[in-house]
Amino acid sequence: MLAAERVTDTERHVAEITERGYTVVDGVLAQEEVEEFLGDTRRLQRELPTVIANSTTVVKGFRRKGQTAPEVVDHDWVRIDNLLLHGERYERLPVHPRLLPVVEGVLGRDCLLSWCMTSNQLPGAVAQRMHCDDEMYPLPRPHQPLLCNALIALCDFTDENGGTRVVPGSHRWREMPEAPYPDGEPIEMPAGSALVWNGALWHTAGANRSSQERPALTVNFCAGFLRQQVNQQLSIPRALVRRFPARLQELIGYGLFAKKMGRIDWRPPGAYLDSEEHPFLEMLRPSGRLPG
Ligand SMILES: O=C(O)CCC(=O)C(=O)O
Repeated sequence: MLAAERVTDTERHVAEITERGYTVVDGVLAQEEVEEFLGDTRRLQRELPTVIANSTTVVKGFRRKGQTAPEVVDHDWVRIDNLLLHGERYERLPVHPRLLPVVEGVLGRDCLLSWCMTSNQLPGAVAQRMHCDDEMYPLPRPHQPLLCNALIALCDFTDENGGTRVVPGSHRWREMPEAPYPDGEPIEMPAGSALVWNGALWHTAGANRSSQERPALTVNFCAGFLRQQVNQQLSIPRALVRRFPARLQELIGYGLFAKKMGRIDWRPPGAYLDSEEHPFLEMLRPSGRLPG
């Protein structure tokens, strides 16, 4: 085969996402990395307070000052919010050399990290509602890819333990998921592999009929012209962002889309990362336009 005809792994994964709406990237994490993430996410799940709780889901994160503890109701799905606040190991995920090129192939290089969490279906969990992740956008379907999401399995995913279920090809449908929902097909993959999908694909976390947890990491991206689900410019302290790799800084919103969207004074927000202070504060102070 001529070099020019050789299809790279990235191209194959992007083609599968275009065609079926999803792909599985094997071996994104080695077994010892899986163990490392498992250990740390278990610790976080134990130590972090609950910030949101509803009848199915508990979200763990930092409770803001004065925030009262929500009543923890029966739940079967636990998520840890904003993983980039919890150490360097999580900073490797959005720029992972086997995942980011696939996401860029779907959304373009100007894409953004939308949010990064865990997704742990507890034993006995019922299936989630069948959904697509881009259902909040008021646009006719089908449309160009707006979101591309990756879920990294931290255990072997099976039909029995609630492996994610997908409806192949549904990213090209005009309809939004509505009852009666199709069952979808379970994604069975070994720990350390990642399911990557177009955000228009109908999918759900399956019911966990096993006696073990079904832990995973989710790393979700949006096209660069969209608003990120988590505002990472405000929710991640600048002191932390300063030591992130430059590409991660761009991905969380410190770069520009099409060389101009997101600019401050015609420069990318990353150009103002060197100070904690608002770039125009000093100039505004003498004007008397600032209260206090
Ligand atoms: O945990 C899963 O299997 C799926 C997660 C999911 O659907 C989501 O985060 O939107």
